This record gives sequence, structure tokens and C-alpha cells, in this order.
Amino acid sequence: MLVNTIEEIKDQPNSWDSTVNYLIKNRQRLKERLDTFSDAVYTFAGCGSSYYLSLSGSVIFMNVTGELARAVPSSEVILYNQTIFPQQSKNLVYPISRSGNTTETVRAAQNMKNHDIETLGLTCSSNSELASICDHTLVASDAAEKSVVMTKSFTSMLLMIQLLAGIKAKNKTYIDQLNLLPGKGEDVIDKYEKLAKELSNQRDIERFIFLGQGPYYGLACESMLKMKEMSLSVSEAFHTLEFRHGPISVVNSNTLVTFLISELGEELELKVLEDVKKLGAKTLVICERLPKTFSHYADYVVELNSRLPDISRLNLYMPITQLLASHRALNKGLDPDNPRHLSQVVVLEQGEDEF
Ligand code: F1P
Repeated sequence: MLVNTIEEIKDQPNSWDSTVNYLIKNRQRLKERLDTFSDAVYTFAGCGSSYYLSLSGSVIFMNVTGELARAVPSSEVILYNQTIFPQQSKNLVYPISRSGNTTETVRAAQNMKNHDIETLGLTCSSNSELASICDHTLVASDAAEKSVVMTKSFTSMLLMIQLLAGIKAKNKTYIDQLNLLPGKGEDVIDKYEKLAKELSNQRDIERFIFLGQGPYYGLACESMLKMKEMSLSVSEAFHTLEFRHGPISVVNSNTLVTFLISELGEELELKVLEDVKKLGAKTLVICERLPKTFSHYADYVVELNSRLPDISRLNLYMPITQLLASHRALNKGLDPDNPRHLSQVVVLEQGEDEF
């Protein structure tokens, strides 16, 4: 059986390659546009996976450019506009939507237009409402998907944000690092797909927890969502150290806790790994390299060996958790391409005076 979602997960390196080439081709135009903004507030807005990639992307944008960025769900832009946009600052809004037709994100973009706030839309569909509303639009057309759930579109639109940050900061070293992702992504998928499949077949796992800090928190949320929507499993996401402040109570031997280990926070994140393992959980550690002293706390290990810093390597973490979720769905007799109660685009009923 051909499973589109799994094909799309494995196609990620190709789609990253196209995304890098596309942004580099448009580099001059983007640089000129972004140069008109300085000391601005950059707001990334999306729904579902597009919101989660905004969470990661905004942390990276801020880190690379040194300017203020944040992520908000598009619904907050339309419902609580006044609290989100301070009048005194210059704003650039990035509405993000794979389909470009999600109601809240389209309305958020329209709302910005009505308030003369500039928008740079990120999407996978040029033929979309979002593309027609935004002042500028970037289209990752090779990241468009047949599947309902977002996989390669998630990491490719995240990569667009990383590239935009690199272009804005005129940071050639960073852009060169992002150019290495396609090759490194292929290596990770080849090496670890078998592990993800094996782990997905562990019937005694009843609860999945995904943990990450900084730019990895958005990835933890997205991994949680993949597991929930495709495999209908109990799945939660937390900032790694926040997990100790209450949620750790749920841990038992039927819990798989996945750690997305960062370079910056490794020391403290590994202490949480130690705690969780001592409480009897199963653990999966995705990291650059696991220090030997912690290897006995990890039941399963994915070592990326990318030699890249957090802000460039984080895309490489996603194929593993996406494969884990889609294979778990197949093992439960579910179709990962068609999750229950979900469609590719969520369109709200049109009410005359809404928003
Ligand atoms: C947003 C989204 C997806 C989700 C599902 C429904 O879509 O919430 O994240 O997987 O397909 O829509 P979009 O605005 O990015 O097209």
C-alpha cells in the first residue's frame, strides 16, 4: 500500500533543496524588502502545524537577526488584534498557511491589510486566497502535499523562515549551513527509519510525551500533533524543564518520553532524562551526540552527527517523530493519510459580520 504521508516524510530532503534554491534565487528582492525594516516587531501567525512552525521559526528569527519576533495563532490576530499589535512599533507580519485558504489565517492577513500593516505570506500554494491578499508571498510549491497532515510542508516552511532570517542578517555562514540540510536529512532518514518503525510497534506504549526547549518547543508540539492526529494516541508536549513542574506525575513504564536535545540546554535537559528514566519511563533521545555518561538513561537514541548548531539543525529532528507517528497509525490499523475528523483545509462557516 502506498502511504502518501510516508512518501512525503521521506521526500523532505528534496523539498528542502528546492526551498533553499528558491529563496536564494529571490535573495536580492527579499533583502531589499527586509532592509526597509529595522527595530520592527515580526509576527508569525498560523493555525495548527503552521502555528507550531511559527513558534520555532520566531525563536530562530530573533536569534539570527537580533530583532523582536513572536508567534501567535491566527485566531488571536483576528480576535485580539489590539493586544497583539502595539501602535508605536513598526510591524511586519508573516501569515503562514500550507493551503493558503485556512479561514483564520486568510482573515488575519486581510485584517492586517485593513490596518496598513505589511504582510509577507508563506505558503505552498500560489493559487490561494493568502497569496492574493498578502503584499508579498513566498511559495514552497515542491512542499505541497497530497496528505491531510503536514510533514514536508512543515519543515520546508520552517526552512523558509530560517533562510529569511539569514538573508535579513546577511549571514552567509548560516545560509551555507542550511544548504547542507538536504544531504544530512537523507542520511538521518536512511539510518533511523528502521528504529522509528520498530518503536512504533511497541504495543505497551500508551502515552507519548515530546519535550524541547527554545526552537525545539515548536517541534515538540508538532510531534505531539502528528502522534495525536494520525495514530489517535494520547500525546502531549512540554518545554523540557517545565515537564518536571507537575506533568512528570503521569510517567510510568507505558510512557514513551521523547527528548529533543538542544546544544544550548543539553546539560539541564539530560538531567530531566535521568529523572524520567529513574521513574521507569521508556525514553527516546534525539540529539547531536549523546554523552556516554547518559547512555544508560536512553532506551533509544538517534544521533544526528550533523556538526550544525541548533538554529540550523533542528529540521533534522522531525522526520523521526513523523515516521514514528505514521507507522504507529499503520500498526493500529489506521490510515495516516486520512485522519479522523480532519481535512486538508479547515474553513469556518462564513458569517456576515464575523471578525
Ligand atoms: C493548518 C492546519 C494543518 C492541519 C490540517 C488542518 O493548515 O491546521 O496544520 O494539519 O491539515 O489545517 P494550513 O493553514 O497550514 O493550510
